Amino acid sequence: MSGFVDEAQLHVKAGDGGAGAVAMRREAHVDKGGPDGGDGGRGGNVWLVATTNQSSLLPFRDHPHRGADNGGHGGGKKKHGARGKDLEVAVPVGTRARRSDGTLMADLLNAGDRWLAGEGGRGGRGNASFLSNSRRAPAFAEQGEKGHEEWYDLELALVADVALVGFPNVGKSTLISRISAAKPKIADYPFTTLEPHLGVVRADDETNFTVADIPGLVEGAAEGKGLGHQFLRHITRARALVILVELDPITGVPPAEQHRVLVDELRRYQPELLDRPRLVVGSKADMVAPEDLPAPAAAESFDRVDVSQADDRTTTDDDDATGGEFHPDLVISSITGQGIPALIGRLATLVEGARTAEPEADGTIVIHRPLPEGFTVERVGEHEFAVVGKVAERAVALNDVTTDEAADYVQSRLRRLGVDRALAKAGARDGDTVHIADLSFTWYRDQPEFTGQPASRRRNR
Ligand SMILES: Nc1nc2c(ncn2[C@@H]2O[C@H](COP(=O)(O)OP(=O)(O)OP(=O)(O)O)[C@@H](O)[C@H]2O)c(=O)[nH]1
Ligand SMILES: [Mg+2]
Repeated sequence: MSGFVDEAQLHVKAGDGGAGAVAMRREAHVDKGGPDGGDGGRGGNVWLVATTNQSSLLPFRDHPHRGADNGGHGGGKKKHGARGKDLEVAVPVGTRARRSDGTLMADLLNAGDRWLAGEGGRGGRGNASFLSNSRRAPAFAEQGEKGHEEWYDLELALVADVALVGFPNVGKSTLISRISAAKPKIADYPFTTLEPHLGVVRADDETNFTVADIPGLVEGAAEGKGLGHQFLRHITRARALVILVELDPITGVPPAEQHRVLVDELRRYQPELLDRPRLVVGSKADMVAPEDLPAPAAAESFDRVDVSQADDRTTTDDDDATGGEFHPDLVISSITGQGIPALIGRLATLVEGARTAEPEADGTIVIHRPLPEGFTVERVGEHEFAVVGKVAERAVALNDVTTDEAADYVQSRLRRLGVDRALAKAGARDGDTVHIADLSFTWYRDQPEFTGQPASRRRNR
């Protein structure tokens, strides 16, 4: 079965923050110590990290879940919980991550690019953090925040310097196996190659470039004919293209016609593909008598403007079976080695040129933060409002909001955040119900009591 998978789903769950502790100091000669509950540890983050050691999204097909460790809970004696360990998820270079609504979140183009796919939850503060002049013995602590959780759609578009484009059986795989260490299957029938392969070509001591062998294209590929269609995406990031044309085709499609069809399919799939530098190469030169080899294109035809003019030429019935109008930039034979060093040299030059022309690659594109800060107020019923947003949710995430001092604390924090004002502006009246995360309460403007519970001061243990 095929090991190449270029679409998969990934479920990310970052670690939850640990809860803060409620504890009071107890020492032999200290009668009543102060609060000393420590903070919870932060939950681990989940990162996507691009690597060249992987070239498929296969690992996510059957096992889409990736989670980081939770933070440890705080303890007495101001002991802080341990931080949850981050998780690094390896993905192939060229992987994009999208939200389920299609929003592009990250595009990992270079080895080592990292993207924070899930942020760990903050640890809750222990009661020691809530000590103040008015709160001598706080008996509440914060809960840890939940780690970010989300399903992403992953999509892989190979990143190669050169892509080989050609009809089935023209010798693409034979060529890549000749110029690199890649060992794809080679056989004398069309559609031998069912998935893209990458090979690294060493042009000289300093220059390496990567070549992608893509399954053969046929006419109509851009509309989904044949196999090549689903792989056209893997051509889109190549810096240069090789249009490989069989000089003495067993399929009977003359070289000029192969060339025309291929250029046409590229244009129909993505017109910008024709702006890429490309080389037109005749393959299997050993099958053609030297005197019958097509005349090479003039040196300037290297300039792709010339080639596109040739593209617009309408083929006529006059074109003979050997494709008399066909003028490749080079002819090669992967069997005898004819033209191979020249091909490598010209590709190295093309790739170098394209690399220098590129704007400084700043790698990862990261578009959105997982959750916006701030909060919003929504009316959810006639006398009912919901406050949504991390800061507001954080303010009410206490282990115990039933004590007066905890209620006071929440109240003053919400006021400081502007939640009270926002509620009033949204039309909230005294006695209306307000929901924030799991907490619901009756709202009174400018009233110190948070829930309307009896104001009698309970003594803390
Ligand atoms: N004589 C000769 N035969 C070649 C040459 N290159 C490839 N072949 C043969 O052509 C046949 C097809 O070669 P492949 O490399 O599998 O062709 P391909 O383009 O990868 O084909 P698909 O993967 O099906 O698209 C094989 O039998 C090869 O041995 C060459 O330069 N000369
Ligand atoms: Mg092949």
